[in-house]
Amino acid sequence: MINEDTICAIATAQGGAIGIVRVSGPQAISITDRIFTPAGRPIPLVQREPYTITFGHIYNDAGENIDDVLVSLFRAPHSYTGEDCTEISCHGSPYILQQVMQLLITHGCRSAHPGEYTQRAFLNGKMDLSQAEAVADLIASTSAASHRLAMNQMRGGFSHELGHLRDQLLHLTSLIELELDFSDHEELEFANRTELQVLSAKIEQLISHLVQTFALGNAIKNGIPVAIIGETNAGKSTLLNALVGEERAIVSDIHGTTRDVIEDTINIDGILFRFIDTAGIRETHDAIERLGIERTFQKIDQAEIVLWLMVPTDDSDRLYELASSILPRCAHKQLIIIYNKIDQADTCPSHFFHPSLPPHTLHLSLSAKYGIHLDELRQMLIETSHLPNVSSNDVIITNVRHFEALTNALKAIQQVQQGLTTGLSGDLISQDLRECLFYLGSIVGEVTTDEVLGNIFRNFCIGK
Ligand SMILES: Nc1nc2c(ncn2[C@@H]2O[C@H](COP(=O)(O)OP(=O)(O)OP(=O)(O)O)[C@@H](O)[C@H]2O)c(=O)[nH]1
Ligand SMILES: [Mg+2]
Repeated sequence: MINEDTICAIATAQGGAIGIVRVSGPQAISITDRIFTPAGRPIPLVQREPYTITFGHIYNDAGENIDDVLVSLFRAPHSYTGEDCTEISCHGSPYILQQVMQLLITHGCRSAHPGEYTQRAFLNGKMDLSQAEAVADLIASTSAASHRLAMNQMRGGFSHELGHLRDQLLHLTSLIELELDFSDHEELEFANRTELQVLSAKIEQLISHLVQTFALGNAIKNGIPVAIIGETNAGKSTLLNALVGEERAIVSDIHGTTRDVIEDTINIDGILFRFIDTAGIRETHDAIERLGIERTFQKIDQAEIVLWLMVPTDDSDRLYELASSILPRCAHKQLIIIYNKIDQADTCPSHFFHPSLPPHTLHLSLSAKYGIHLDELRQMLIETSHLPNVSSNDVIITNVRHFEALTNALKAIQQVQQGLTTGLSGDLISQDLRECLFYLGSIVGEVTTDEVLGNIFRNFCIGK
């Protein structure tokens, strides 16, 4: 893949002491030469050794010195993108960086699209698609676990696992297709069906295991979803704000203040939690509030931990009734019942009881507003989050695109298994196998479309 364009972008965030402008493409070095004058011997960059750093000055077209900079030099194919590249380290002033960008563009560069460097690295075969995606995850990682997963994926751990799967699938396909090629020779038997069944069951197990890791991967990458629910005015938004340490949600003593879902993530002791403040549940004729309450129930379904807030003024009959719609949804979740506003309670509230309470339900009294017993809540969250320690060798799916592809691959291999059991003809089984291979191939980018690539790289930052 040859890119005609030479691209440039500011690769660093605003506000730092140093700012880096990245240039990549066939003319990266010669265009940099046009705006850069080395401080020492007047040897242009094109004649210099790659993988060196040269100190010098950037002059604008009027001969004015814009900055004193360091230029790092990389030559194709041994660079991040696989193309000729330079990186100009300037002082971090937004003015300087813009001037350098402007000069590069005047001299023939084009401003890079988000993720275009990594996209070029993929198109030039420096990494496969799942590794390219891991680059974005690595930049966005907010905890030790998400960092470890992204690092492993970027280094090819997942690609290796997929390659292994693919080899087994190809083996199975070849056994079945060989049989097809020689189907006129009835006396020949290539592989008995039981053998094929064992092989496909093994593949199904591997894919199914990968699919199952997604719940964990998602929790690590996006935070363990914790829904904060309860009646209106229970103090749900106050609790969200207290946990995340800022005024994320509006708090007021008007019932029905929160109408939509408000989410924020926070790292507690190395574990990422995604707190979801929801609309308070009550009977209402307000159509919008009702939609909000519907969402509350959806969020309970999506959560792993549910914090149900109750306050001393709650009507116990109503709570009991509410429990019959909430508890069936919490059967496989960690439910923590929180008795809020203990600063207003004369006595310690007695534990709420209902026959359908999940057996591991926890209870805690606190005050969200005055920060009483919040540390106990944090401790409870950490203890109930049950995140296994992930090591850097674990292959865990964190990406929705991969999850979808693997789910489709799983369906295809299950069709294969069914076909083998019911004695379906070889050519139909082989079609399902090809489909399974297609989905696995789509993860690493063996088969891909511009649309898919566009969707992936659009979410990258500029300069990566
Ligand atoms: N005394 C006391 N008041 C509290 C406490 N927590 C919240 N409040 C008050 O209770 C009122 C309602 O708080 P919110 O956080 O808006 O309640 P909510 O559950 O989000 O309410 P909706 O969004 O309407 O469902 C506000 O006036 C808060 O200041 C607490 O621990 N003690
Ligand atoms: Mg609220």
